[in-house]
Amino acid sequence: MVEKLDAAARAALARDLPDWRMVEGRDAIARGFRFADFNAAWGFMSRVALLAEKQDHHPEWSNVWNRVEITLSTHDAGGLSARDIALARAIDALV
Ligand code: H2B
Repeated sequence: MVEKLDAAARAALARDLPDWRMVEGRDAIARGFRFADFNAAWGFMSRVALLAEKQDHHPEWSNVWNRVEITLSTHDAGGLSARDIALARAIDALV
């Protein structure tokens, strides 16, 4: 069982992942990305997919042409866990 984030880790979220926001009504974080065109957006998604498989932790996401919206939450924990933070950091490092 994966543990949910503790209070200290939650307090550090805004500082550690300033480009991510809390999702209203659920224990999840989200970030929107915009690229030059669909090709660039899809390339980014391919890189995130490889990261997700490596970390065995997968995003909820959508794509509309040059935009990608990613939501992270740990289904096995019923909310945010350290796995979401690790994946968000790795995604941030790609852009
Ligand atoms: N991704 C996300 N976002 N949450 C999970 O709880 C999760 C996952 N669990 N990817 C993993 C896969 C689990 O189901 C497998 C069996 O390790």
